[in-house]
Amino acid sequence: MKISNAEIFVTCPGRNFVILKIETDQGVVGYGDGTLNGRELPVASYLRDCMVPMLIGMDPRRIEDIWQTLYRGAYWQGGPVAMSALASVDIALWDIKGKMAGMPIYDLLGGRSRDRLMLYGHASGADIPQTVDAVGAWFERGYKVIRAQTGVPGTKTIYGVNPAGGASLGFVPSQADLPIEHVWDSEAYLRMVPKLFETLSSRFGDSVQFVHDSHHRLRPIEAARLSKELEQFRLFWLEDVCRPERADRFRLIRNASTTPLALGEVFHGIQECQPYFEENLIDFIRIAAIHTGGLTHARRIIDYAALHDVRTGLHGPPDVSPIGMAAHVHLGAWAPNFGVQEWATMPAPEMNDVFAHEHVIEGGHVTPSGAPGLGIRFNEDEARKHEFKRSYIGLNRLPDGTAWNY
Ligand code: EZ4
Ligand code: CO
Repeated sequence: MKISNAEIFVTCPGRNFVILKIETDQGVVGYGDGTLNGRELPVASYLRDCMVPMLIGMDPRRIEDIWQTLYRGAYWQGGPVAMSALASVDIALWDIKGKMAGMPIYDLLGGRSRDRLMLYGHASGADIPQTVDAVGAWFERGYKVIRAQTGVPGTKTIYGVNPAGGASLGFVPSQADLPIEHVWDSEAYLRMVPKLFETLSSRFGDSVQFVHDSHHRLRPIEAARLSKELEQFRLFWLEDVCRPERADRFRLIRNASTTPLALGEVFHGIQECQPYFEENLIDFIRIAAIHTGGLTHARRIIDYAALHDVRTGLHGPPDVSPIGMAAHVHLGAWAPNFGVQEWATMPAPEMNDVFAHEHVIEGGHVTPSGAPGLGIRFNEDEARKHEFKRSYIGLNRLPDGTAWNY
């Protein structure tokens, strides 16, 4: 059996996605997702110029060998662009294997550990009352974990909150054809967030738990203060308090409180997880299979996490396509150390023309489909109708104009 062709789709049904199709000489095809938000074309070029020429003629059944060959064979191992490209190849190969076996991927991984996966949704508002409304709407739908982000007085726009104001049930990406600049003021933010969770706790009591994302903006001492002040509200997790390059900085935060910490959405490999697992610095691992070399490597990270009592909280923002989300559904169905699955798929109507999900989302859970492979259908003709649009993630500046982490 041989790989006979591979085709790269860069499609924009509401936002950009990089989808790889792998064809075989036996007619079975598979799809993978390698979307790297704001850096989609470099992934497409990496696939086209470096990986696809090597893939043609390879035996698609040998997923592990193909993975190692593309990873080690680059000499320049790793990096977000290459690991996203590799992810799209790997996910497509698992899709093919599942279709050949007539089994859903979770069965190939070892079978389901649960019937359905708990999800969390995104709530935000320009101020606390609006955020309370948005949280209430998820609560009514049966969600037990809800992400809450709120506007900060004196800061016009902020990550995770609709710049147009008002309550938002969905994630509001800060994207444009040139980067949008925001002002980041740690002190104003640190004064606001405990007030938000004080209000939410008194309103929703013990019936839900909250997630909050600081998006890598705090300094370690600030992060320690925030995690300490939020401890009483028993968050499900506090996410990305600092940039992850220096794990030792997390000891300070860890020692300050028992607020569970989540990290890893910008990781692309197991080595970055290592210090966090070995020193028990985090509670939830936020990797996306589409940025960490696909199912093959994500499974390795999840097993390693389990050794350290770290649960999964795989990344599910709008920039993970339904193909990537399907990979997460299979990992989550199997993983003994599953925690929760974020679900913030792009709400654009064109999405449903391009991707058809066979997984059922209802009442704050997703029930995996038993369809062979990923359980997703990709409409190539519809995808071709939606051309790539240049799009950047936002930029942050401190109040004095200094460039800061977004
Ligand atoms: O900003 O996926 O938890 N979710 C996040 C995301 C990230 C985007 C970046 O591509 O932090 O919204
Ligand atoms: Co995040």
